[in-house]
This record gives sequence, structure tokens and C-alpha cells, in this order.
Amino acid sequence: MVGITLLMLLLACCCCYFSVLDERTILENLDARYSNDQIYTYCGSILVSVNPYHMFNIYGLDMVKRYEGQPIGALPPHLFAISSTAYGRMMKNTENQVIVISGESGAGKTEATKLTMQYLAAVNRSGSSTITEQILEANPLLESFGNAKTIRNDNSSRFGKYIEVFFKQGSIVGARTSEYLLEKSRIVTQAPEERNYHVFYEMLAGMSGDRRKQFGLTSPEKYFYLNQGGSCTLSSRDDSDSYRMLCDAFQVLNFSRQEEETIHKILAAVLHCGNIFFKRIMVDNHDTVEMGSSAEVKWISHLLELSDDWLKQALTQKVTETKGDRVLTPYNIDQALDSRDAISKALYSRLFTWLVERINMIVCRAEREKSSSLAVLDIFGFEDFHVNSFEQLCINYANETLQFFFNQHVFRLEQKEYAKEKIEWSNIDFQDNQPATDNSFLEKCHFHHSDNGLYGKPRMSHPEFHVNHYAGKIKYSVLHFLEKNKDTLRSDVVELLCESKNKMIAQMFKEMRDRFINKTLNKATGRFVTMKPRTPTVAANFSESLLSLIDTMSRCNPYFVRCIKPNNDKAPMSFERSVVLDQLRYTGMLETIRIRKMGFPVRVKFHHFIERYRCVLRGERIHVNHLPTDVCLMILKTQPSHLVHLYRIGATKKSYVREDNMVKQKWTN
Ligand code: AD9
Ligand code: MG
Repeated sequence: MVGITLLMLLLACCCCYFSVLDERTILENLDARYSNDQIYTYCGSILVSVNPYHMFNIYGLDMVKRYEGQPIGALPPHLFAISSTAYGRMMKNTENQVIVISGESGAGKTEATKLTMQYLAAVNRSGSSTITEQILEANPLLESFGNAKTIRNDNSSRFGKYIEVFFKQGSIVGARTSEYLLEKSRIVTQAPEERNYHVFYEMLAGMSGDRRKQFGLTSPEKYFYLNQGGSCTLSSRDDSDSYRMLCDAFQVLNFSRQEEETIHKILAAVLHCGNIFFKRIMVDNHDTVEMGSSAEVKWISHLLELSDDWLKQALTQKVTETKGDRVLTPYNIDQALDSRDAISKALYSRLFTWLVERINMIVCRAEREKSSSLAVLDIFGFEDFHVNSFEQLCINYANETLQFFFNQHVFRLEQKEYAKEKIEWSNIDFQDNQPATDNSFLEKCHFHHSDNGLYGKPRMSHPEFHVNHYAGKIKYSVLHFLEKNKDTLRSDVVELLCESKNKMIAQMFKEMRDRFINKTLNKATGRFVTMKPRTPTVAANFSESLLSLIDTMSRCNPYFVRCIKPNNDKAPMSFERSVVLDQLRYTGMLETIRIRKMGFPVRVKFHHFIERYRCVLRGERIHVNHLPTDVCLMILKTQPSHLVHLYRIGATKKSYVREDNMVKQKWTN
């Protein structure tokens, strides 16, 4: 089939688009717009959002109405324009849409996600208000449990989330949240000036004194798991207010009183766990430990409804079974502390997964079959701390994967399109870390965890390695990498938690056991003893879920929102060019602009072009035998000759005959 697509360069640009495309101009443009309180700018169809660190009054119902039904470009750049276009396209084509929000930590991804959800809730006038309210309320709940203060962001997401909102005939019928890799180390350690997950502080600030007593709790400063970062309070967040919002969310999402109670019990048990200490003792020339704290152990057993002895044993001895015999090996102090922390991490992270599943059970209704979806991806931003560990490697790997998705979409597809249209075009190179990511980087990670000496044993003096990410070179410390990647909870501990008299706790760990571990029943003792993780490592698991995410997203029509952090001090309306420029470079923005500058970003269907511009022919006769390309050329030839290099006529697979006939008919009529 002969093609009928015309490719041309954008000739007229309004101020919110980049017209002169170079680094300096883009920076100046963003800076000028920002200082004019215009935080949004388009780069093609990509929305650049520069964090104002100040709430503008631009997200009200009036704005929702203004942007509703308006395509990108019809009104000044705004997040709602992206939401509105995605929504409109989903409605029109019943095609799934995804808004990919990216940017470094503190750039504004989570705020953009919340605003997008609010927009969708607001345009959902005919849908159920209960389900919409539940979907919105899931957000403060997950923020309490999955966000924390870091040095970069007072409300940093420590997990990635992919929220799919399902629609039928334009109305919301449900939603599903998928969570990615909650940062577990934070539950037991925090760097200076950082905090544990908000929920702990909120609970202690918001509960009445009597209720705190019920769980054996006092103030946050008293807990090792809460006080390591220094200050337990946050100037930008009122913990008791947030606790009230959390309790409201429990109500709206139909959590039973018993469920709420158990959630509090688990949180309190984790805090007590952190205060357990040990005394080092020597037994037969072996370094072993003795429990130094009995009060905490009693509280934990009481709260988790377990026998008094189980915890003591789990913390001080390792249980192994050989040929049907149970062998108890005493722990030294490091092993005892690791074991304590492993239990806390398992309790909290299992609770987190349970919460997400519980929310999905409520808001992800059966009707989502045959519905279309609009999804938002809010994943943890690229991180480079003073010390980067396994968590940063996973976070940055996720960003690397997303960058690949972006590259693939924007660059590869663009280049392919030119080739397909047979448009003359010099191939543009772009930084593509795909080989490094898939082959060397992740393989090395796997090698590291399959005892490969090459990767797993850096020199003692330099226990670190580097990765050249798309966003720059990052140094990782390999301390604790192995155990963080293995992240296995001792099988006997899982079994003990399954025996809790609290049904919810027992069920949570039974599901965990069944999902992640193979159990073998020892007939002699009647206990499950041999448990092998089904998935080899955390990294492998994470990588698999990321690939599946990319696969899901590739089946949607994507929109990209690039969030930019304008300064490193969380200061309102302060634009530091060097800080912004770095991000423009590594988010691929400059590359996007380069490719657009060299290419032909505006594509107009042949007959649309003719319909729109035939007036310039001023009565010149169009013969019925003229092909659409001929008419196009006739129109273009009316323009000054120096514009000739600004357009090309392409070829396309589009149904030529039908469209052409239609056009011909119009001409002859
Ligand atoms: V992280 O990777 O989860 O650490 P995010 O999610 O990119 O990070 P977040 O959305 O949490 O950053 O934004 C950080 C802070 O910037 C927020 O707490 C707000 O105080 C501020 N912010 C972000 N976007 C906006 C906005 N559109 N308007 C006003 C904003 N303030
Ligand atoms: Mg976030």
C-alpha cells in the first residue's frame, strides 16, 4: 500500500514548548517559566514538572473542568492535561494507558501521582463514590507504611508502586496496586537525620496514653528502631494528624477492629524487638549470648500470641535437623542481633504486603474484567547517597530499567518510524545501558550471590564496586549485600509465627511459607524442617517483577512525566541551574530534544493536511487523478523555497484506498 503520511517540522511554537532546542535555551526556558510560577513545560508530548516545594492553587475542581476533554497543547502545560489526554484516549479506543512518572528522589513523583488520582476521581462523576473514596484513601495508608524521611525527601517512598485504575464506560470500577521492593533495612537501621517508616511515629504520637500502655509503648525516643537517625519528629509533617488520617483510611477501607488491632500489635512487637539486648557469655570457650531483656520478650510473646519460650530460642540458638535429630547451636552476639533484626523485618514487610493485598481485595472488584485501565507508575527515584548499599542498587536498577523503557519508546520507536516511512535520516546514537544492565550488571549481581569469587570478594580495603548508570557512576558498598539479597527467614521462625494464636498473624505467615518456601514435613518430629526459597535471591525476584512490569506497560499507551528537583535544599521556588541541568541530562531530556530537533516530530495524515491547507492553493485546480502526495507537494510548493528542508513526505502502511477514495470524493464534490 502506498503511504499517505506527511512528516514535517514544527514551525510555530508557543512559549510553553521548547522552540530553540539546546541545553542553554531549555534551561533558560525552564528557569524563566519557573520564576513565573509556571512549573510545567512540554517537551514534545513529555511533561516536565519542576518541583515548586510550594502548593499552588492549580489543582482545584475548576482546573479539572478546564482541562477535561482538552488534548495536550490546547491549554497551558499541566499535569491534568496529561491525565485528561490519557483518559480521553482510553475512552475513545478502550486502549490501556500508563503515565510513567520518573525523576530523582524528592522531584515530585508521588505528589504527581496523587494529583493524577485526584483528577481521575474528579472526572468520575457517574461512577461509585465509595470505590473512588476507597482508592484515594489507600494512598495515605500506604504512605504511612511505605514512606519515610530521608535526607533527600521528608516523605520519601521506600517502595515502588504501580496503580491501575479500571474504568467501564468512563466510570471507575476498581483499582489495583502492585508494590515493588519495600526497603527492609530501614525497619532496623536508619542513617543520621533519617527516620523509620512514618507509621511508627504516627502511632506513638496519635494514640492515647491508655492505648499506648495496652501495647507496652512509650515515646519514640525510647526505641532503638526509631531513634538512630537523631530527631524523631518532622517539621513538615504532623504525626498525630497523619495518624488520624490513617485511622480514617482504615475505616473507609472497611478494616475490621480486629484487623486494626492486630496491625497495631505487630507494629508494637517490632518496636519491642528492637529493644532486646544480649549479654555476651563464654560457654566451653565459645562465644555465646544470654538474653539481657525479659520485659521485651514477654511483650512480644503477648502481642503476637505465641508461647513465651519461642522467641528466646529463636534469638539465641540456631535449630538444624540432621537425620531426624534437632541440633541446637548457640549464637554469638552478632548472630543473635541479626536474628532479632531478621524477625522484625519479616514481621513488618509481611504486614506491608498483607496491607496491599487487603486494599486490593476491597478496591479491585471483579468487574475490572472487560474494563480498560489507566495506570500510574510511581517508583522510587534514582539515589546516590554517601554510602550506597543493596537497596540503592535495586532502586537504581529499577530506574535503569525504566530509562530503557523510555529510550525504547521515545528513541527506538521514533527511529524505526523514520525508517518505516522511508524518511532520510541519519541514525542518532543514544546512551543505552541495556547491555550493561542485563548482561554484566545483573549477572554480576547473580554471580555475587552464587559464591562467585570474582564479584563477591572485593578487596578488604575497598569493599565496594561501581556501576556506570545512565544517571552517572555510583559507588556501592558490598557490606551486607549477601544477606540482604538472600533475605531468608529461618524456617523454624516462620513455623513458629504460623503457630500464633492470632489467626491473622498465623495466616499471614502461612501464606508467606506457602508462597516462598518449599516445605518438607519431617515425619519423625511432625515439623516442617527443610525450607528452600523458591526464588533464588531478592535481586532475581525484583528483576523478574520489573520485567513483568515493563511487559505490562508495553501493552499500554505511555505518557511520560519527568519530575525535576530544582535544588538540593527542599527550598521553595529556588532554581539552581546546575542541579537541573544534571537531571535534564540523565533523564534523557536533552537526548529527546536532540532527536526531535533532528527529526520531524509533527506527523499529519495526508488528507488532514490537504483539508487544512488546500486554501493556500487559491483555486488552483486539483485533478481527480492527482495522488494525495501530488496535492501535498502542490500545497508545499506555495511556500518559500528556504522552508523546503523542513518537511518530508513519508510512506505508511495505512489503508490507502479507503482514505484516498474518501478524499477524492471530497475533492470532486
Ligand atoms: V522519592 O523518590 O519517593 O524520595 P518523590 O516521590 O519524587 O521522591 P515527592 O512527590 O514526595 O517526591 O515530593 C517531595 C516534596 O516536594 C513533597 O513532599 C512536596 O513538599 C513537594 N512537592 C512535590 N511536588 C509538588 C507540587 N506539584 N506542588 C507542591 C510539591 N509541592
Ligand atoms: Mg515518592
